[in-house]
Amino acid sequence: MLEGLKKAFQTLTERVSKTRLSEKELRDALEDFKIQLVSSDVSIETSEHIAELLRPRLAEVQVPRFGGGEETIMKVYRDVLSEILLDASPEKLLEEIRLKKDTSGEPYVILFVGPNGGGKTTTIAKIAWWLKKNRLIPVLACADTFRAAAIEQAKKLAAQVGIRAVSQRYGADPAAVAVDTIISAKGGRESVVLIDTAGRSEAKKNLLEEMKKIKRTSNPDCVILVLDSLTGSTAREQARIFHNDVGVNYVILTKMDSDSRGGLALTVCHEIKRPILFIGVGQGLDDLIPFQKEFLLERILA
Ligand SMILES: Nc1nc2c(ncn2[C@@H]2O[C@H](COP(=O)(O)OP(=O)(O)OP(=O)(O)O)[C@@H](O)[C@H]2O)c(=O)[nH]1
Ligand SMILES: [Mg+2]
Repeated sequence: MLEGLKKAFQTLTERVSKTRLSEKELRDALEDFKIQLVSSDVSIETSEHIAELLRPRLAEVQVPRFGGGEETIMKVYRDVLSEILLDASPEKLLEEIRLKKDTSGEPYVILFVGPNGGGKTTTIAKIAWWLKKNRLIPVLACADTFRAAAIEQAKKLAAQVGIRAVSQRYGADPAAVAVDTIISAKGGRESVVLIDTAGRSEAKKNLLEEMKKIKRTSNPDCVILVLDSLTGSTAREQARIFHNDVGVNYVILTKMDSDSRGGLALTVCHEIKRPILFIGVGQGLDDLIPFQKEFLLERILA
């Protein structure tokens, strides 16, 4: 995982730490660096942005005559990547949920959106499990009434976690399922409504319209975009569309345990300016970890 990004920074270090480069040589080194970033799923815009942030700072690094400026260079990388990456505190989310329930008696509503197969339903089960471990009781709204077997999948996961799932028949209005679930949770013990939705692809404009309707009617406290970290440039396009059309508060990147090149984390933070809340690292309920900048920094700059 993240080998490509690591290699890109290593190669750049080898070039800039040996001797003092001329302006042209530094530009050339950064051109090659950008190509390596793009091949690790960082978008062209984000790669250019990173290179532009690095250029003046690397030009200022005084490389010792016989090499050995690596530490200063690492600090430059660390500063630049820290400026781009955005993390979020899951603890703060727990506090918001508790506060809403305590002050209004109303459940906190989280709408999950994302492209097909990105890992929404699995991630919702993991989030439900995490909430339960934090003594909050969620309820699942099976608002994917579109994909075959989606309702059974969601109900099975809810049973595994030990929470209630609200569903209607296939083809039912997903917005109605969401609203029904919210109403059924009001005044009860359940403090969080997790809304599962059908996967949207950018090509299916009507499904995006439907998503906007679910958002309008369920009026969520937060929208979480779930993206498959293995899908690189497609995920980037989808992130932009979901962010522009629906509006997103947090991102969760899934499948970081598989052979993820990791560049999507940088791209998403830079291009939609929304923090990554968690990353998915497997198919089990516990395979969800809070995203912290250090997680990537350690692996890329180790
Ligand atoms: N290895 C791994 N697999 C994951 C992770 N998250 C989800 N998956 C798998 O990805 C596949 C798709 O997950 P779903 O949760 O059904 O995805 P979805 O976004 O709900 O899919 P649709 O409802 O069809 O749009 C399943 O086989 C999951 O087990 C993860 O973090 N790591
Ligand atoms: Mg699903």
